[in-house]
Amino acid sequence: MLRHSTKLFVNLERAAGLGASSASASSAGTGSFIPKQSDTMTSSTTPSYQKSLTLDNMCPTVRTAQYAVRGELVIRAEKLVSTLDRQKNEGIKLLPFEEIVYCNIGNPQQLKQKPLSFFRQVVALCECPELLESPHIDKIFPADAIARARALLASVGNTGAYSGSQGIASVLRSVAKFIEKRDGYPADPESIFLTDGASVAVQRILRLLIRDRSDGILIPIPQYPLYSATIELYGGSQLGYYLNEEAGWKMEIPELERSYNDAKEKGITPRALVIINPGNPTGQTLDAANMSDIVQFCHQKRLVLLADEVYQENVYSENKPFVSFKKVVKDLGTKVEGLEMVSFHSVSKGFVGECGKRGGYMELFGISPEVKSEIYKLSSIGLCPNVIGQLVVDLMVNPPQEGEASHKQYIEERDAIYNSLKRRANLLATALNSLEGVTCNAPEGAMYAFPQIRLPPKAVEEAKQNGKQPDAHYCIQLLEATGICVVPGSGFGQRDGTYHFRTTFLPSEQAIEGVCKKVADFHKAFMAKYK
Ligand code: DCS
Repeated sequence: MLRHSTKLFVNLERAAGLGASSASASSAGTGSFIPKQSDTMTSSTTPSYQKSLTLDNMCPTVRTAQYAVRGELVIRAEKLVSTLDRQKNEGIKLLPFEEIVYCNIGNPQQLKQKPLSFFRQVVALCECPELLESPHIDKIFPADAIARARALLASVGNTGAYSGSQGIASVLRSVAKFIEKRDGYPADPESIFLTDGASVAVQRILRLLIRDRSDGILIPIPQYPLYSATIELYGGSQLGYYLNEEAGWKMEIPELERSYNDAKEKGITPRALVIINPGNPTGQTLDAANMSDIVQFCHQKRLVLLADEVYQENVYSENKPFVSFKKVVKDLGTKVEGLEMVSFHSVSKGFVGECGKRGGYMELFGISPEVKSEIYKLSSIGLCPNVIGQLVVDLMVNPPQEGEASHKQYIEERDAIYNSLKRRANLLATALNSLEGVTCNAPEGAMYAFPQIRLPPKAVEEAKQNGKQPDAHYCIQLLEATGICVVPGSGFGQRDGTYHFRTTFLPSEQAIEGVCKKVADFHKAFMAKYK
């Protein structure tokens, strides 16, 4: 009777489609599973199905590409979340903390940064245009939000329809005006492409530049791993140039020369130079003289300049305001005639922080019309950037103006976020610098601190024995002791024998002192343990 009911249960499970999944789970790693149509057969008579797509025969660069910002540490943190849920629901203490603090990623709204009101009002109206017909609409939404939504809808038509591949024409015009105002030089809407965040734009340009391993892209070390991962995915070569940590992560032309010449000696053609300004993960900002040298270096070597300027509004040092590469190139005029450049911007950063809306743009400069047509084709293969993201780009580049109903509130919200980020950047850097064996260049921009940690030899030894990078070993212990999730420096690149981690300064002003204190307590205990 017992045997019979067990069989019945197994058959019911199979009938519910559970048999196949348990079979595939039990055969995980062998690459075979029992197909559903065989459910009536006994397993001994089932022919095994050889998986067509396996780890061994898939595109190898997908496997070798690494992206630490959402890597091992975050996967561990996500596992801890379910333990925290149990801790909360069952009222038992399982971990020495109550929540995970995600300092691994520049995702401000995940850490409770409030969206700018005007942006959400306009998006809400565009998403639900019937609201505009309501006789009471002017009691709920400010007049300029209503007017902007009407204007955008007039050019977009409907947010549920594909837009043009390059982006909505009126938004492209808004971006061009913004660039003109920022730099004091004309910008052509035809050379702008709207994209799903800057990530897609960067990937699209790297796709064009890389044919095989003999094409190299100069990237900073440390760098934001979108670059290393994408170069790897497309089968190109990463040509690292080190930023000078002792000199505040300065970018130095002789080091660029060194990396360029090393590549040439290896038979690799450097095709492009990536500059992240303000820097991620370093937070450094470039001054105009340094930028001018960089531009001339690119011109002399015929390198396409890829200017990642997504943190252009996150600049905290008064004596180094943001200057765009477009302006530097235009200032140089005929000296750099013919230079090719693509610059990137995004709605994810600055005080906008609308990461989830996936809006961004790139501006092409000096790129040949033939190549531009190919970029257009690539964009059209993806149909179009998401339409809400495009609307948010419009709002970012054309916020409420003086005299408009929302202007005061917009300025207050903007300044509150900006000033708070500035205070938090200082607070974090000061706290990190007070720790034994830790030095941290104060972030001049962006959203991150990248402290160097001098790990005791015993900690390095133990990490190596466990097959871990020493900085990952430190970060894992930090996570497990405090719930604070940061990213090991090895995920961004660093000089051999040095160890860092990257943390955002995005926890709220109320929370950040607590975060600093927890890091300090952990660090003291860690250093004592391995002394
Ligand atoms: N460029 C840089 C330098 C970035 O830091 C990021 C995102 C991007 C481009 C792409 O952003 P969007 O695709 O959202 O426009 N920064 C990641 C990071 O390091 N933390 O958060 C995301």
